[in-house]
Amino acid sequence: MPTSEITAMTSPDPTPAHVSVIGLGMMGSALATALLKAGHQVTVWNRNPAKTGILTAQGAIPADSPAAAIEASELTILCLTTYDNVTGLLTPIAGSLKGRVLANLTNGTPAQARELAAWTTEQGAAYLDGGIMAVPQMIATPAGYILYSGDERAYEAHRPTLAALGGTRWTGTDPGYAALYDLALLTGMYGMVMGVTQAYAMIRSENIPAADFAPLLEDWVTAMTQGAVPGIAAALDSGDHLTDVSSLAVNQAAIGGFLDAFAAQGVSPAFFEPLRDLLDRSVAEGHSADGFSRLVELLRK
Ligand code: FVH
Repeated sequence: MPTSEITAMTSPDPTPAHVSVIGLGMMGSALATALLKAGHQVTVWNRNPAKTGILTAQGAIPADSPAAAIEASELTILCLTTYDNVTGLLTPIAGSLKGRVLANLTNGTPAQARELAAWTTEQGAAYLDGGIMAVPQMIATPAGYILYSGDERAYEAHRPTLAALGGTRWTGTDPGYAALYDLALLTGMYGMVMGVTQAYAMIRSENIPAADFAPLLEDWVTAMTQGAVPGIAAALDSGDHLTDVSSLAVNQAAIGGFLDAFAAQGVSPAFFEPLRDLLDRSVAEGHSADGFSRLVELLRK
């Protein structure tokens, strides 16, 4: 199955399914609500039972225990704070997993997903891992989507049900891939947000209203992102890092000026000092004429 497309959210599944949701925090409640709205029969369980009330009022069935929730449906969605919470919850009830499908949408690492997938499979269950690219308010809207990996047959069988939560995006049979894509996307976001934060710190060092600067920053970041994201991908896939845009040598020559300006404006250089080190290394290793795509290779060393 191609991994390049997000399958759009579909209209409600004409065949209502039985689905259980374990973990009714902000995200789990949004998932259960979307499933109920799509017409599915939803069984719910939460450690703190007070959180089930709002969902049972919408038609959800409360389960007495996590094992009862898993036994109520072929598909169970888990959305807890951490993987440790998930393993802590599943380990004592391993006997109830046989023949079930678990879709774990808890945030975690590829290694955690692979470990849990292996253990779940040993218990006779099918395992799907998910990375939610949405905040609760974006669930079941075109703005949000969920990355999945793991047991492809289980994914295909339950995709019509999962589509009630928003778009779906298959990343592969390696159960760690959904977490890998999720963390990589969030990494891009953190880097972008830190750059934006540093830019505002510079502007605010002269008490310029942030709102005056915001349109310039937004247009600039958007234009740079639109060039850099596909440009770096093309260089990485071809192995040709030579650039006619902006060489590592010219950026190495410039970065010292940025660090001096940060110091002069009373802005911390902490976030950008590692970039200087990376640029120095890239030039020292003979990559002066290459573009930023080369840094991906250096970061991987
Ligand atoms: N909220 C968001 O915007 C993000 C978007 C992207 C994905 N994340 C991940 O989703 C997981 C859950 O996040 P959440 O926002 O629903 O978190 P909370 O509202 O704090 O709810 C946490 C639920 O987990 C239950 N829980 C915690 N520890 C245990 C445990 N040891 N045993 C059983 N359940 C546990 C907690 O239960 P309770 O405290 O109400 O009894 C909540 O149901 C998370 O991985 C995000 O990174 C959300």
